[in-house]
Amino acid sequence: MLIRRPSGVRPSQITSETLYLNRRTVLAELLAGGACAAVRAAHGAEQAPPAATLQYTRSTRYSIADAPNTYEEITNYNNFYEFGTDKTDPARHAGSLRTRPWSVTIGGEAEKTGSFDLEDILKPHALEERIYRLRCVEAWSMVIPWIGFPLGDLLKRFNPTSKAKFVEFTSLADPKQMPGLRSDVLPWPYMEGLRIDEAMHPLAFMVVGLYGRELPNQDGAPLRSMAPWKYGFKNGKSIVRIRFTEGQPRTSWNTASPSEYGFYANVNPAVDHPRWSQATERRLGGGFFASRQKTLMFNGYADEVAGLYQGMNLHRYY
Ligand SMILES: Nc1nc2c(c(=O)[nH]1)N[C@H]1C(S)=C(S)[C@@H](COP(=O)(O)O)O[C@H]1N2
Ligand SMILES: [Mo]
Repeated sequence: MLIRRPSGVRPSQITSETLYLNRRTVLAELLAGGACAAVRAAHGAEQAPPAATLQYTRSTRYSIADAPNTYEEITNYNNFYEFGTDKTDPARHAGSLRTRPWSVTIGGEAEKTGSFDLEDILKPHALEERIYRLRCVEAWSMVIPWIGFPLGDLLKRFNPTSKAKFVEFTSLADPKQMPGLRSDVLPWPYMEGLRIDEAMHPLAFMVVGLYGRELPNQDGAPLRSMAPWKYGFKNGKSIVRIRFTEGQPRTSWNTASPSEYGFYANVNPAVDHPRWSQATERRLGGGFFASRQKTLMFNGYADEVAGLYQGMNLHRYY
């Protein structure tokens, strides 16, 4: 059951009955001494619609300790402009997306290229759960229990050549399934890109699920990337093409507004977006858990990823 929110209203201002009731239960269990993250995770999973469940192991090594947002929060406050620009549009309109059959085209500077069925893309990969913070450049954040596998493990299977310096990701752009394509708010298809060493970093994740089940359409089914030290927009949803390139790929946000959305887009509290301070963020999920907190350099992953940017001026390469 999806919760519809009037546009312009923040989730923190909503007292939806189910959220409220669930929070009361969570609070009761917390007071009874339950482990915060585990209790909330269990509750989010209970709210999930009957999407296929996935087999996976939990990764503590790559998970943060913050309490995850609820399933309802994660699936009703989305940026997926192919389905509209309101945060609730994807939940309302992404039902029309057909995620099977699905294929992904691999191209560019690699030995193995071509079109691959999703099943063949996924088959060799054991799934794990990683709790990552998603930090949007709009200064909100969520904590999400993603299910997926290391992006680098997938990319290596195609034997990228020594010319492969970047990886470009293209999202589906089908006007029959995606009403948002009628607007020219972004250049379509939605494109993103990473430098090859970023894409190969063990934290870079290919996501296929959420809360133990297949990814809901509004979160980028059937396949979306997740580099958690970067702003949310660096992570393309519903990916249909991956290309290894020698030059830096064009990306939709950078093309639409280069002064606002850099190619690198590393979470950086010291470099403000022209419209939003990046120093703090509002954790979505109102009531008891609501808080504004300091944004961490590289979204908290500085120990792991700072080395990728040694010698780079992060004000210039924002
Ligand atoms: N194809 C596509 N991918 C996209 C977007 C989009 O509009 N289209 N929005 C980006 C932005 S701005 C954010 S913050 C995240 C949001 O992911 P979520 O809805 O799963 O939280 O998706 C990113 N990936
Ligand atoms: Mo975003």
